[in-house]
Amino acid sequence: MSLSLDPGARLVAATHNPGKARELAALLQGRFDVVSAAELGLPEPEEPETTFMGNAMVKARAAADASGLIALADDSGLCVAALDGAPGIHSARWAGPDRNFARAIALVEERLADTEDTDVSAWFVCALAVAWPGGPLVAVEGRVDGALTFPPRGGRGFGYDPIFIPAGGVMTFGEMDPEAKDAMSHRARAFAALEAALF
Ligand code: ITT
Repeated sequence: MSLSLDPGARLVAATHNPGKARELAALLQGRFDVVSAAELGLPEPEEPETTFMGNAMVKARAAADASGLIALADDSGLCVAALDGAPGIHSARWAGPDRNFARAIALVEERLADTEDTDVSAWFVCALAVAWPGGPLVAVEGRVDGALTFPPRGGRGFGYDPIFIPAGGVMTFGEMDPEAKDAMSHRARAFAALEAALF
């Protein structure tokens, strides 16, 4: 089984998160014929693993085998140093079933206050996995370091973007142009690693 991923190939973006789907589409830059898991009506798989990479592999495998298409999955999250890496792989879960990120952000602020630690270092991780139907799988990871800021700033991006300032910057991911975030994000770095692994 070859790992070929020819330009123009039909690819399923194995995510039900519209923010991620938008960023993945921008990174793929029209090089593939991308269809989303939601468009195909694929179910959202459980995420039983304890690592970003493990969960990305589970999602890619499930989508490829259910659709018969090459699948690209993303498992990502925000890790806070003073919280021992939480919310981490549970980043989506902290927002509750209604995906309320104002609440998830408030929870991060509250938990940080409880620690009485002044360290606001944090990092985003993105694991990307590509799976071929019934075949092989490639997985990589990217990370961007930075610091948290409260109150949240900016209405762009998604999830925890309004409280994250990448190292060396002044704006939060929520305030930056999408192109600027895409040039340095954990997702962009994982994407570069994927390109290096595949092409
Ligand atoms: P899928 O599993 O369907 O892809 P999900 O949102 O459940 O969607 P994850 O389990 O990987 O995906 O959760 C990742 C969460 O981490 C996501 O919901 C965001 O809140 C957060 N996150 C990941 N990347 C982010 C980014 O670039 N900016 C802000 N928040 C991000």
